[in-house]
Amino acid sequence: MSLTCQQLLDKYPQKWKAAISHPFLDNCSAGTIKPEQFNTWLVQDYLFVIEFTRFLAQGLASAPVEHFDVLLGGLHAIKDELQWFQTKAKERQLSLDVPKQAACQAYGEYMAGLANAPYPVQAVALWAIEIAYNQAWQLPGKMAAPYLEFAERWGNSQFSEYVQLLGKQADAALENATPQVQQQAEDAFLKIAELEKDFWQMAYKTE
Ligand code: MP5
Repeated sequence: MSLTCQQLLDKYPQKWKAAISHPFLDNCSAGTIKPEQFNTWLVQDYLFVIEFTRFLAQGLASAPVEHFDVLLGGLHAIKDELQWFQTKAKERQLSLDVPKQAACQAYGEYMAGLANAPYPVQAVALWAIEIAYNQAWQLPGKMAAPYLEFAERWGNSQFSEYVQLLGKQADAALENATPQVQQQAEDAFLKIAELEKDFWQMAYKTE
């Protein structure tokens, strides 16, 4: 039997928990996050999403045609998301023209490197990146304003359905994958768990 996305979540509960739970999210939920911490995350996540857009486009280029519909839906949504980040930054008078912090840089480089990976690895990585935010923003429970809007962006039911479809596509891709490629997909999942954990922590450091 081939590897599935659900098996990855079940096999590494601790590592996954560290990817999707962090004081940053709890402090947003309690309304006690420091504005500079939240703003650091916001600006760096915008820079992340730029690199993620490229990653998604590369994934589309590697995907079988029956996966296009879901991936094109994702690319369409990214257009709105990039504009939304720009609006949020403007509201908070934040410059988006800043250097990437180390955790953001590392994440971007990792995604760029996946362009050369077999499609099943890219499909699992895409699912892992999206389910990480889908779960992370829902876990602390209902968030206080102004963070509610952020929690709803990644926690809403439409986004959850998109994540489920990505999981199905990744599972389908894994079905035809060699054991070596399945191992690469598992490694990508673990690497993304690590990169997500570091990304939350980044908000607490000033570089
Ligand atoms: C996502 C994100 C979700 N925005 N930032 C990180 C660090 N991980 C995952 O991606 P998207 O494109 O916002 O749905």
